[in-house]
Amino acid sequence: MRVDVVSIFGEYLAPLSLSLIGKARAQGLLDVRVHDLREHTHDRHRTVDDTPYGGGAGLLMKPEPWGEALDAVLADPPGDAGGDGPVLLVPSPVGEVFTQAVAVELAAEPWLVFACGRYEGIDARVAEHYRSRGVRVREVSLGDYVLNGGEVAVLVVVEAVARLLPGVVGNAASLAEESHAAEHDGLLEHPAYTKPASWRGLEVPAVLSSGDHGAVARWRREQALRRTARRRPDLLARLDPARCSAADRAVLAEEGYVPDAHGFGPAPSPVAD
Ligand code: JET
Repeated sequence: MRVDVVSIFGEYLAPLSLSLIGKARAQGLLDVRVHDLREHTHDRHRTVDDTPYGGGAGLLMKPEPWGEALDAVLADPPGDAGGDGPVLLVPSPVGEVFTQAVAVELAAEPWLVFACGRYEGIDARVAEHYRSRGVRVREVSLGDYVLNGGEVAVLVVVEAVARLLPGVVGNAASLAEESHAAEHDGLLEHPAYTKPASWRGLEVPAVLSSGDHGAVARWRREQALRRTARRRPDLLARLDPARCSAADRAVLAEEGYVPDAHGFGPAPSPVAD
């Protein structure tokens, strides 16, 4: 997979040389190229920002350096780009939420281009222009908070995507088994324990040493359901009641959730108010 990143702070992308991502690059599974937006300015101050039309606080990124920088990146496709060209990803607080499902989609692409905004963001015509040229532009948000720029979001997206590429993570089973995989019904993963059996007065739950694989599976499912109900009730709304056993329903009822039109929602209050 080829990844191009355009940024005014390329040093921020240095972690892409470390750990599994760095190894994937060294093995030729991932080709990451970082480009300096300021190389595409032409004034003595290498200006990339300007004041917003309509007023307001802060500065925006000017469209011209972005147009030049992205044109230069697009003019140098990887050999295996296919016919569709890259996906242009723009980290943004107003983007679609970046989820594991998005990571899976992106992992199937041969070429990703990232545009890192700074200040109050990039002139909106940049995304509009590349869309009108047929580029698949996706503004992506990591969540409901604001970063100083897109660079840290690029680190997150590249890590989430690259670890799905064949050969990057050793054990394919460990990929399929983790939280948010479809195999887990969209539930959070159960808690996990390793040796020693007793640590600082805390014991590993006895069922995990029982050798009863059915009991272990039931305990893990119950823990996953309780944890999801307490921490991420929004995920329960997407749980298919048809895939829930009577035992599952009993656990969720204890946590205050009952089947509704979509998945599971809060049990109706017993008292009308
Ligand atoms: C972010 C990502 O803050 C986030 O992304 C970086 C950022 C900061 C400020 C402006 C900005 O503009 C992007 C843009 O897109 C067209 O203009 C991007 C928060 N959650 N996920």
